[in-house]
Amino acid sequence: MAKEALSELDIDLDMIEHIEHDAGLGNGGLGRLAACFLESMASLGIAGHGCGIRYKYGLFEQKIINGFQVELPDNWLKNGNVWEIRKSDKSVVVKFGGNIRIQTTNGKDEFIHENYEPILGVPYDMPVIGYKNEIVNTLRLWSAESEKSDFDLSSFNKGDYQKAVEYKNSVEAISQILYPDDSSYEGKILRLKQQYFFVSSGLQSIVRRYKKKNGSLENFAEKIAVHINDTHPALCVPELMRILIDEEHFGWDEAWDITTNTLSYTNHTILPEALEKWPIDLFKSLLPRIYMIVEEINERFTKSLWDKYPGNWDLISDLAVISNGNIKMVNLAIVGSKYVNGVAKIHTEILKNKVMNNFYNLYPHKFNNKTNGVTHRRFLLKANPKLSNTISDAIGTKWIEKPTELMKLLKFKDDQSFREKIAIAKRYNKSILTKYIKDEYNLVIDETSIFDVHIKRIHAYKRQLMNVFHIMDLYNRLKENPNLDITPRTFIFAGKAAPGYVLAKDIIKLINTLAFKVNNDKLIKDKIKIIFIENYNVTLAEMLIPAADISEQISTASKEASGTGNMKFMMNGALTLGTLDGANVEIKDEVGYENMFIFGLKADEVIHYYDNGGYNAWHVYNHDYRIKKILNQLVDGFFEHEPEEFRLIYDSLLGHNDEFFVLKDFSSYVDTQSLVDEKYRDKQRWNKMCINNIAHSGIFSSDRTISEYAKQIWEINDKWL
Ligand code: 8GP
Repeated sequence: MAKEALSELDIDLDMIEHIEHDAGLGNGGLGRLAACFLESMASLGIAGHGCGIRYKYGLFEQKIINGFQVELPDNWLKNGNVWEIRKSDKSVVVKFGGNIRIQTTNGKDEFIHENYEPILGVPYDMPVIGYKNEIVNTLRLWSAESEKSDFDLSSFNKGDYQKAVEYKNSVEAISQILYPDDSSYEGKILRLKQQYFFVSSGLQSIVRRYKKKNGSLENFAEKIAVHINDTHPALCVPELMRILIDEEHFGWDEAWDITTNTLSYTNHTILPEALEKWPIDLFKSLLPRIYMIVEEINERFTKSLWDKYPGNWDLISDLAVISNGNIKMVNLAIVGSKYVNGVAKIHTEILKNKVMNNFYNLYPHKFNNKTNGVTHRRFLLKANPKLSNTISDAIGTKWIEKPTELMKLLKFKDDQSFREKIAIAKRYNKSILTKYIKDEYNLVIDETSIFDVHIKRIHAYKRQLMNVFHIMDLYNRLKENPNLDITPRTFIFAGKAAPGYVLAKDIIKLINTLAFKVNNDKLIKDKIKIIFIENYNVTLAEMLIPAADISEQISTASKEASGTGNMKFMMNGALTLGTLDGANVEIKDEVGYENMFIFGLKADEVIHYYDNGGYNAWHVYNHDYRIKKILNQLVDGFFEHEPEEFRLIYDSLLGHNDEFFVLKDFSSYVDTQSLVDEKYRDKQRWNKMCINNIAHSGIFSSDRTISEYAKQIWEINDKWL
């Protein structure tokens, strides 16, 4: 309808869509998962709302200049945001700093927060629209503002004008910028301020609305579920306690009962460098009342541990919320939550049996798994209209609301004409990408080649390096024998590196340097091409994923909690080339080994090496001539200029014993890549594999994930129905 109305005005809706900026309010999988969850909640008719920060600058824009990543600010609000509504009347005050005065009246302690710095949290609401069901939920993003208006600032004391402006800037800094690292902990005070700011704003608004609707907080925990999405909002635990005790005058036990029946926590990574902890001194001076509550939680908790495990100091200190001068946010989240979950089967098992084993022994009933999912309505229906129409022509449109209906496609897996239609859709999507690459990068790629796609954040554990080494090996072989019979391939990379992550930035530079060399080498007869597409974001993903033949999911087993790109590719008929890590395991359970390409060390083998040693990267270097050649090429002037440019990469593998087993898995990766090459030659069989993948992808819709959260964690049946 909108399309028709606009066309009468000579306006093309698609063009408007292209002008609109992505809201880059997250770093990678964790943030995108939340967006998929919001879409599914609205489409399933669940009253679920998102809460976050309205960053003025989202994730940086990436430019590639001379092969290097350069970061530019993402000023996404520059031309306004038509989807948001500012709700100043719903603002809240968040208190930082100051001191707590305890006043005892009638034997009851009251905690008075004095001399604090008040920050105004102003909500901006964005609609989250369900699919054809007339349901609109809300994503509420909080913006930090000074309590004083611009007018007050400039007039209350002329002499202090500059100070006043500085003050205003320091307040607004809270919602100024998204920290751009997706996998390590940022110990900056501004980050803690951001966390408390949005947690406090969100909870205050939830409690206020509940009271307005119900008159009191009666049945709060039965009607409300608050989800702690990774540890960043773990302050929900003490903040809800603060609101209940200080503002609503509940006693500790009652408040604790409500809190621990309202909150649940999802863990999204086992990388130790991502587990947040805050030094007591810093925490205490920024959040004095919250610190008192955390201390009390810790005291009560460790006392109960002492009763259970008398004398076991190591265990108690591991489980304690506060130890060695730090507040451990994971521990706080687990202690204060009703349920704790991981995001794929293998990840949850690792949490239970290793990372959180002591907590699992203490609270086995809290732990459960919720395998991630993605919204098929964005990543299939919208992103890939050609394939969606082919699917709907075959099985009708029910799959849009009930994605497991995609199974009906299995009926057609041996149907020649359907296989051809699937192949036509893929070719069409590949031609769109081919044109984009020609237009944007002036690179001609072979539309009929295998599109081998590796797109995600750049990180050592995701092993973009292993992909690069395979290409280098292929190139070395082609140089030796230009007539080598290989299926032409286009290697496509995209992804951002955290600005401070030097190794990841070097990997980007290596990809681009290799691309320049290979793409311009006439001798290899255009059999391989490499392209790094800059500024990976959701809009680009929507073009790249439908065009992929191979989905690279090659993380070191045990490290990728789930992955969600793997699911998006599968839905679009790309075949997974991956390790048995994260949700790849469940993809394998769905489609079987015969419909994907699995290789490499298993998670238990990796963990065994970490625990017991026994891996020696030099050994691989000395025994695999391909590896020796590739690694030497990194530092011997093979890339002509700057022979030392890739020394850090070389050292990470040989000097630091290859933490992510790139060299160890290389050989099995190369063998599996050869298998891909061979299998692609039999188009009929390949298309059948694609159909198998699409048909089995329904279970990876976030509709399934959200239904599980709703029933088993938020207990929505009891609460809402
Ligand atoms: C990511 C995981 O790395 C990814 O495997 C998973 O699919 C995704 O979350 C959604 O569950 N985790 C993070 O991005 C993450 O944990 N980030 C915080 C450490 C900052």
